[in-house]
Amino acid sequence: MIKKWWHDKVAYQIYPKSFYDSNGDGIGDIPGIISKLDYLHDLGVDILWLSPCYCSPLADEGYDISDYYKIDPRFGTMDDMDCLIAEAKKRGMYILMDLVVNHCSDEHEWFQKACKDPEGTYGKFFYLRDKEEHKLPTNWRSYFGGTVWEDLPGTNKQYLHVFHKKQPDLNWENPELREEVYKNINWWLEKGISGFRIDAIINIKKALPFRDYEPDREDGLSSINHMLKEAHGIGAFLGEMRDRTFQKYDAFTVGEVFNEKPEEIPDFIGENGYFSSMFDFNETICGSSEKGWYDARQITPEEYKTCCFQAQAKIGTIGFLSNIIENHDEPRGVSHYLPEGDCTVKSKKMLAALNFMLRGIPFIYQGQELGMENVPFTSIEEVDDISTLDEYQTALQAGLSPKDALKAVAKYSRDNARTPMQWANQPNAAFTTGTPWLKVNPNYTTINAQDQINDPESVRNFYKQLIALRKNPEYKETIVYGTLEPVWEDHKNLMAYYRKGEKTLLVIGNFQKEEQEICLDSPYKKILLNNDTSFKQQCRHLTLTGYQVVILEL
Ligand code: TEU
Ligand code: CA
Repeated sequence: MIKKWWHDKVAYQIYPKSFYDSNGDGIGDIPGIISKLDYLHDLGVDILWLSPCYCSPLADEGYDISDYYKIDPRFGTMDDMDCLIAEAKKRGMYILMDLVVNHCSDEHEWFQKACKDPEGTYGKFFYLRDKEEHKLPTNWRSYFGGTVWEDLPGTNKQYLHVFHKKQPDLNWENPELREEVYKNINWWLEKGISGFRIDAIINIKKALPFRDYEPDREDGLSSINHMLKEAHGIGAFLGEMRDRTFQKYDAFTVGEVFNEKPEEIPDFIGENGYFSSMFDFNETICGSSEKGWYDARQITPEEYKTCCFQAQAKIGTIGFLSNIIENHDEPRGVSHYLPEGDCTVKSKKMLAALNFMLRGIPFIYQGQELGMENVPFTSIEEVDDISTLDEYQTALQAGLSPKDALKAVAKYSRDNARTPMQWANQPNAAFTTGTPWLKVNPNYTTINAQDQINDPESVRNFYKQLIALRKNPEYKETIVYGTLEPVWEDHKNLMAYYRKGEKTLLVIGNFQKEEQEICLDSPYKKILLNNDTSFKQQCRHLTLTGYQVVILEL
């Protein structure tokens, strides 16, 4: 395998709006990120992925871009951005921007021009269809609920949006559109960013000609997934994009890829794949329901283990997955994956180690390193996220009471991850001196960065140790390039695997509150990490306490 600069790195996702507010307007901003670079450097992360901070009406919190070349004034200026790139570089860190090119904002100039002249150049940047009375062009349901078709203002046409109506889909079949996208990517790479996280990319290829699919809910509409399954040939777009942009810059790219077919994996992330890496969403989607969040099922520790191992087996050594516990679209991982009532400092560390030691690029989402938890929402009024608001309606329509609907969607709300970063036990968690745009999780008094920096036993310090271990010259080769072999798979609520390279490491996590015993195949040399003060051992018999995790060198 040809070694790449990003193989041994650790990535960290920043959601700018909620990271740190430097000017008291309640909105996190780029100067705020700059002021926290030393915090991130101290943690040990290298690659920073910024969720969108381009000009945007923020209908989908920045994933609706109205100008790909400008920073939204709420987040700062292009000078701030240049400064961030330079300051990161000084610290040996890399910046990734979010590439959102399945759609733009309806406030983008292209869309405005398309409204004025639907038959002209910019009309062809979108998917437009003639409007018919009582008949939509297709029966697809948008990811955010309702039909994907909306009237094109001032015309007798309709446009396609697989996400929100303020996010019209871009027509990738049009080479002129693709040129515009590549131009923009190269412009950013020229500026000195190191790559991109690539949003919702699997949606850029539509099955043509458009047709209806089997309705799958009471609303008579059909999930986008039915259409995507029939859409072949995305590789031509992705390969062209790679050749025209990323490849020339040796950029690091991570695709938000869902439902890839096993035979396509080498094309996606193999040597010279479309992307450097792609996220593993096997765990995040486990337990989800076609009907909506209200019908989702709690994932069990056994399922978590199986999902991780399945994903690992699928990729093998073809390439590198990007492993996450959470992101800005997910509930907090510790609230999601740990059984209810068992969310403690110790179990949070276990989850961290089990995920972090998997083969692939570890991604940490802001606040994950502190063990930030879901938000106790008390009213739907507290929710900003459009996806949660839609799922709430879906739950009501399914017959849930408002109270139960809130309870159901609160568990999966994207806002769980979007509340302000908890910096200190001070008003508004020291995120802002003003009024935060989204309510701060009240548990900032006990979960915050400042306290954890000073506490050697904190979740943050455990993450710091995990990062340091990955970078330790003695173990680096094994942790980065070594194979992963599951072991004792039939031990219930035990997740254990070998990492085999120059050395052999064994990661063992007891995913339950009761003790559990195992017998090692061979003696170990060294304990590299342990989230418990004790290590109960008799010869090769280990007794793991509830939620204990250990990393051993054999
Ligand atoms: O998400 C893409 C995606 O596939 C969504 O289904 C997402 O998982 C879902 O909305 C969760 O409720 C990306 C971004 O990460 C997300 O924040 C954006 O809203 C979306 O694309 C549109 O740009
Ligand atoms: Ca601000």
